[in-house]
Amino acid sequence: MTLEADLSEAVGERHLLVDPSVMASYETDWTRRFSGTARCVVRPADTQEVASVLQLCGRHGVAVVTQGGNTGLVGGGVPRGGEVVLSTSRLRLIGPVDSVAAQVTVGAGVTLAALQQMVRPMDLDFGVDFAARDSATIGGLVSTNAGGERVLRYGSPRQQVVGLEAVLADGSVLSRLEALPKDNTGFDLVGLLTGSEGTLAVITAARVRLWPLFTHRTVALLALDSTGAALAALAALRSRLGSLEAAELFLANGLDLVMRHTGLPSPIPGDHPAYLLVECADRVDPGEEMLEALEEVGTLVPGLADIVMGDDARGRAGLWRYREAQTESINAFGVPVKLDVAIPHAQLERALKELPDVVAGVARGAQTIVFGHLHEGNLHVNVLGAHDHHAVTDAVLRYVASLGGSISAEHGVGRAKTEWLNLSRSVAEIAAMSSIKRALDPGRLLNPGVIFQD
Ligand code: 2HG
Ligand code: ZN
Repeated sequence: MTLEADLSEAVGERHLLVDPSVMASYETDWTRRFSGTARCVVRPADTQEVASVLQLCGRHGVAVVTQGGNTGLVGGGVPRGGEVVLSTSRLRLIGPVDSVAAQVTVGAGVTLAALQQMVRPMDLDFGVDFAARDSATIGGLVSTNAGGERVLRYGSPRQQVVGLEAVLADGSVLSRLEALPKDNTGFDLVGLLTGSEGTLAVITAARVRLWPLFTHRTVALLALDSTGAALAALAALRSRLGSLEAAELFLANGLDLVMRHTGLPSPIPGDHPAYLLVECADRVDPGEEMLEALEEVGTLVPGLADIVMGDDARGRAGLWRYREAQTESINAFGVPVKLDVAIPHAQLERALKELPDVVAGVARGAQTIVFGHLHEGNLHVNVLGAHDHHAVTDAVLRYVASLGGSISAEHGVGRAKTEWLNLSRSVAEIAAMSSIKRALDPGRLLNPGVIFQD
């Protein structure tokens, strides 16, 4: 029997896609930077079907690429050529919510927005949020440990995962969904699989932590004379506001692209080099508290030029749009070089100043747009108009490493950054990671070419 015939038997004919026009959306990432032809796309309905798919692909010697919402930014979820794409879209079981433990089990194919919508009416919330919430899946955000806008308050997704169910390359199922509050029995396999980018197992469900829902929110957008002033404002606000949940940076040229793409008016009169969007969330209205803190910060931080606040849902969403629309707006003007780096705080101001020059050194005339999650020193470096994407990536990542930074803060290594992994990980660390990969996936079935170079 052919692999296709075997897979069709395992998941049902309707869930094996072989028509090129139907497969197309699975073969390219939405930024149009990564693409490859899939041998076929398979959509298993449950964990047992995932196990069958992996066993069959192993038997036929065909590699598997796992794909969630296809919103990843490092090419880890699209084929290079000839792999079976395993879509988690049908792994949609969710709940019930355990409100005493404040946990819920969520199928890998459930979107972030669907999880939020399910738990919020129960006065609970998930500690992860980001712009791609309507498409990004729980399986994808766990397997990439995908950061987001709430890391300041809740930590990264790894901290939200208390248990996992995952299928190993040989089809065996690891299930740790019981999630005892304390359990100290050997290696932390849940922590290991989280962030392993589909290279060690296919995550089929996650047991995630929930938090009390904060019913009241206030957002402020600060216009600043410099990125140094943005950093000073963040430090001052963080020490005054226990309810601070997000602190997002964008710069004048990113705002300009957003306004050109969306048609939105300027959020604050005048031209300002840097903008800091901050959000507070609490059980009571944090508006007053935020206003007071902002007044104090205004006297402490000389470069704070202007502030606009959003108290109601519409006002808040309106201000967030200037930050969350950065990615789509950049994409509307071309296919960017897209880098996601972490810089030590002490070097952030310098990096923000020097990054455009680093890019200009290898791509004259290119435009460098930087924005990101300021509290974590996580900068998204996007470059438009560069002919040689490799040269820009190389220059920026080497520069970042020279400052003691990381080549990936939240998007992962994927296929995009394997060549530069050694800038952030030592020889011994890469050897240890490769040993784990070999032990769990000796046939190199799962996401070959992701994290590790072939
Ligand atoms: C964000 O923070 C995402 O909006 C995307 O991580 C970043 O597009 C990017 O470079
Ligand atoms: Zn981000």
